[in-house]
Amino acid sequence: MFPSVAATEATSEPGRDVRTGLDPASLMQAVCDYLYYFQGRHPATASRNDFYLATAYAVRDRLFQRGIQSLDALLHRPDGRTVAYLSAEFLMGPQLAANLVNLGIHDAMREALWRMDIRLEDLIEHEVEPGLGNGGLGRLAACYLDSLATLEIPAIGYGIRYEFGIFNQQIRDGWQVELTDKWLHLGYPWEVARPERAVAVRYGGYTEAYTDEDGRHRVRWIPAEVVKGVPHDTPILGYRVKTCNLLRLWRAEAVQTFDFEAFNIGDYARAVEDQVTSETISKVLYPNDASPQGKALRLKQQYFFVACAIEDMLRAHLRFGGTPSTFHKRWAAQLNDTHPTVAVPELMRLLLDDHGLEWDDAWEVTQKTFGYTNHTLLPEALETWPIDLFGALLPRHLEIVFEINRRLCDGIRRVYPGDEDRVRRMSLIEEQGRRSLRMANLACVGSHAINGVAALHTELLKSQVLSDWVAMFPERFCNITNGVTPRRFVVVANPGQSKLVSETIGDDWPIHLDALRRLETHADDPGFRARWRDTKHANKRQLAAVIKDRTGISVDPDSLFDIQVKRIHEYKRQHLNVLHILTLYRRLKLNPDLDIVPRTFVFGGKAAPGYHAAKLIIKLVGATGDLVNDDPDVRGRLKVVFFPNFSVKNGQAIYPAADLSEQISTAGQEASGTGNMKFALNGALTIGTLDGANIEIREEVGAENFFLFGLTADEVRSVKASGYWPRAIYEQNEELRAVIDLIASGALAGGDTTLFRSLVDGLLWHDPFMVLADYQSYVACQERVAALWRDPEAWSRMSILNVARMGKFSSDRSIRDYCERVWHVGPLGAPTEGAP
Ligand code: B1N
Repeated sequence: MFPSVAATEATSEPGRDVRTGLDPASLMQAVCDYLYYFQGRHPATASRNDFYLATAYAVRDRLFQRGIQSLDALLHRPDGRTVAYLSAEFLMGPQLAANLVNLGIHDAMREALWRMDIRLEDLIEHEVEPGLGNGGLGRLAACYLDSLATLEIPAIGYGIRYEFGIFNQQIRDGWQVELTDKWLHLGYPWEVARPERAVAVRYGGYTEAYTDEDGRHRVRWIPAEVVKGVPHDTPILGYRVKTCNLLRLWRAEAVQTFDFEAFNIGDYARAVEDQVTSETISKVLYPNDASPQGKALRLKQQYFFVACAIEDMLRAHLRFGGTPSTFHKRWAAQLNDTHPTVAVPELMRLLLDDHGLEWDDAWEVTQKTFGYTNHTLLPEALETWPIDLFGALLPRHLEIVFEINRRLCDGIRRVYPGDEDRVRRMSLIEEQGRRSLRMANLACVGSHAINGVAALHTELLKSQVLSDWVAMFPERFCNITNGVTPRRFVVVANPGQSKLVSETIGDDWPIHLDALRRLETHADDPGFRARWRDTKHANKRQLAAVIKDRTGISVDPDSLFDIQVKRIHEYKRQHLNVLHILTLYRRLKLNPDLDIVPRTFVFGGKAAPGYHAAKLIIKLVGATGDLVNDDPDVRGRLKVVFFPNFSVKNGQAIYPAADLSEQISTAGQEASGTGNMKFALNGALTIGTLDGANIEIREEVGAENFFLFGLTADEVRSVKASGYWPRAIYEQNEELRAVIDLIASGALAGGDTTLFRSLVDGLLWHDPFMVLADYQSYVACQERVAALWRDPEAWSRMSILNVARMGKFSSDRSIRDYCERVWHVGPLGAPTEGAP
């Protein structure tokens, strides 16, 4: 029954509180109020979007209430430290269900909507997620915000409010097609714009020296262009706590909407053009994962959000009684990869030029403020900016960088006299070719702490990419293994498993993930195992329905769901997975009566639009499906699906339905991976290499509960060093040869032998990611997977043990590590040991 407008007048009824009440009656009243008085809608004509917006606003009230209380608590802690997480990407995912769960009102809201004949599930399904990130790096930032709030640590995420996030992916004729992402189209109810907190960001121009009234030599920057940054705030509530933090994303606007001078002289077009140019800065997310595009606009984006963030932090610091030289006592800022590293010279510039600090004092504040997280060893991902480009856009910053570099090089020469080669390697400036600024080196020199994102990654970072830095500043380095939030990726995504687990071991596991250990004893209980299987099967049926809807392909929920979802990249080796599928296919063609384990292979992930090899891999997956899915000899025992437009939302439907998680990158290439953790927490077993966090997952769950294959990172290195001949492997392995020949024959391309030629030739003659070297080991390992699958009791036991032992991979643990080793902050911002 839908309450009439007249009935909403009864809001003063005691016990019913439309702004903060958490009971169904209050929530229903709140949703109605928004519908009537904010959106002006009659329920008879209200659309699903109207109800979604009204519901979101009702939830947002309750977030803001907690946000204001959190700020109040902070203001009463004059010695507290706030974490600023600086990131070019935040991949937040849908907000409604996660906020309801964190507030603890999922059921109450369902009931409230039900009374109005609205299904909460329909509204959750309706939500469009803001895709303001590419993959793991952006999603990690979002998981960390969730954990910071849950651990009641005051924090702000600073980033860019891209108008267009990561593109929407469609598959047409097997090829990826990119469509612009319009996440703002129907309105985004979770954020509030704060135009009164806008910041001016400057670019270009020149600098000049002058003498101030005290006779000191100073520098000022005369910019050529000014752009306005307008903050948009999204509240970030922790799980079942009062703490509500902030994600503050900046949108670029023209300083004046119209340049009236130009307007008056009649140059209307130019005035509008300037506005368009300014707004371009926050227009679009660069869709490159792990390989930057050296575009001037990207540097403009980086400086844009960093300048806004630092100004915002400094303003707050000064407003609450701080002085410029105590900035680091109130703020701990984390550089999420090198993308925000221009923050180092920016803070220096503000302290030196605007606040008159001496160099040494400004440098101490800066270094104590920043920590740097490295996320990749891929050489092509290490950012550099041509000096001429950097200097044209940020002339004052370039001067400061040169001075930082002069002092750095002097320091190196003092410690290592005569070692000019070392100076050249550690210099902030690459002198070979086009002179350029090395952002990783700048991040290292400007930070008091430097970390990798998994144990192996940190070791490789220390022994290879940053070995000179370790030699000179060993105390700065530490490892902090990534984690994921169990709230979103288990409680929200997998209610079936969550319910079963809570009934079995209690319901504190979402905040004390180590408590999952209590499941271990139940792994030997056949009754529990049966319920575990039922839960997984229900999730698989749900995913099967979604797959049917999105792709038209029917898949069997009784088959083994073998899933690889992540960005498409050669180092992640989706094509190795395809070689295995084609191996099984060929065996069936040779012997249609062969007894094999029926499998459904699901792939998902986006390819960077300019990355041709990755796009060809998507085509190859589709072509494999076309070959295999309806072949009468296969008899439905193999199905291959490319799930289009992998996103956080789609991930939440996919992870809970997986039996097998594919984590098959070439050892030494994947810094950490976080999808591996999401799968394992949802009861999938992992087939993987000794790469990234796989190593630690295997350590935790036990080697006997993990399907390991492939060369180690050391072996990869030595094989490469001694000369790697993929062609020889092809010639020696008959089954591999047949599969490669099948691809080369055109059988997957309607007879066209050219379509996959680059892929085949790449494997045969170069194979930089050692696909052929690991093929045999992978196929053999998949046979062990199949053997275990035939024993459902053993499989279930292993699945339960995997979940039971995954506690380490909560992002709460990662955040505690950052607090202890990098930020030196405790709950409510209290300084901890080592605080500056
Ligand atoms: O960061 C994730 C890791 O789990 C992954 O292993 C790693 O590949 C990923 C430039 C990146 N590294 N580098 C990027 C993203 C966008 C861009 O423009 C680089 N992403 C990763 C979280 O630690």
